[in-house]
Amino acid sequence: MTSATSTTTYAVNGMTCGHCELSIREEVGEVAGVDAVTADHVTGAVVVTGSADRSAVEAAIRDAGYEVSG
Ligand SMILES: [Cu+2]
Repeated sequence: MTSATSTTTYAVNGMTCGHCELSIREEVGEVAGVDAVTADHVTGAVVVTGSADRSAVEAAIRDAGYEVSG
């Protein structure tokens, strides 16, 4: 499997505070291929750097209890 490192931004609904950001960073950080995660509850942006599959990152965000809208 070949996959290049890239940076992808996900639009996430439901984050309301720093704890939400931490929950997502922890959950997404465990996905294979994720090198770095940032989450911003004000903008709803979750930015993931690495080679992880988009579907796996979206599943991790849902597992953390949040909804991916784009
Ligand atoms: Cu919160």
